[in-house]
Amino acid sequence: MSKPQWFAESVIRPVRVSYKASRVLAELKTAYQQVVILENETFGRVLMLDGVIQTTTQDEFIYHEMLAHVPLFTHGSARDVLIVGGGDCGLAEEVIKHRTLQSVTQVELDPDVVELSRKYLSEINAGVFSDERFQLHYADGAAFVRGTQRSFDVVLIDSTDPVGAARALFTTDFYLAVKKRLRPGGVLVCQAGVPFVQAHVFGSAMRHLAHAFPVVNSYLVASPSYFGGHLAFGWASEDLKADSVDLQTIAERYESSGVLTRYYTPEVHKAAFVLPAHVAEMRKADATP
Ligand code: AG3
Repeated sequence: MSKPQWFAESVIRPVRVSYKASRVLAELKTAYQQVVILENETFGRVLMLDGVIQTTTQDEFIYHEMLAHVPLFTHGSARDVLIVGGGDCGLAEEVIKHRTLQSVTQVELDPDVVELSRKYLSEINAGVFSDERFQLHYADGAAFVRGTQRSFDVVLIDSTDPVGAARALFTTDFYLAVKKRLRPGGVLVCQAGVPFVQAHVFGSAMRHLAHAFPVVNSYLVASPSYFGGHLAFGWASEDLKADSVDLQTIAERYESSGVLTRYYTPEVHKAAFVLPAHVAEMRKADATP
């Protein structure tokens, strides 16, 4: 028997977490990054970009459901959604569950990530490629947002952490560009790092959002393959407050949508905005200009 291969993830320099690969499905240096897709007994198929786990077939539902359904059920009548990033297409798969949407547009930088994910992660994305509402563009997300004349009700930023190309997606300038493309009542949600281990990512994302939008909030998910505790999402809007819709209305929207979920419930939706004191403290510290 050959020796098992271990792949180390390093989100922060002082820590590495290793995953045993029972199979390595893909290992490729693309024009933009190093892609690895491996199989692990606990997490299923694991997608790593530049040594950081982006998604796993076993726990992707947690992150993707909460990134899709929290803004969509709060909005209540979204027609057009833009996804920035999201190359594994697991987020798009959640978004298209909303039958009332007319279009789901995704702009992803790296075609190889989509192709490999289509091939090896079909368990989490098979539905999107045959959905005629789904349109995929290969482009730089920030450039696309600046160049388009289209408007959206919900913009979801499903990016890697702010390293390399994704850095541009964590700036006031980019958020201002998104704001111009949002319809009234529209909302932007972005991944904002794991506050405990990435205080700076979380803090600066929230600060830049607050520079661009009057309404800013954040909510948390517990996703085992994102090392270090809760992962945060940033919420930003011109006029849609995260708590403006009560639990009963959210529950009615959820029931009538027919959307099936395994992490998301209307109660979890509401509870996710309750921040532990230390996370709330980080936001307060950051609110000072
Ligand atoms: N993008 C968010 C990955 C976060 C990784 N960072 C971390 N572990 N601190 C995921 C893309 C899924 N479609």
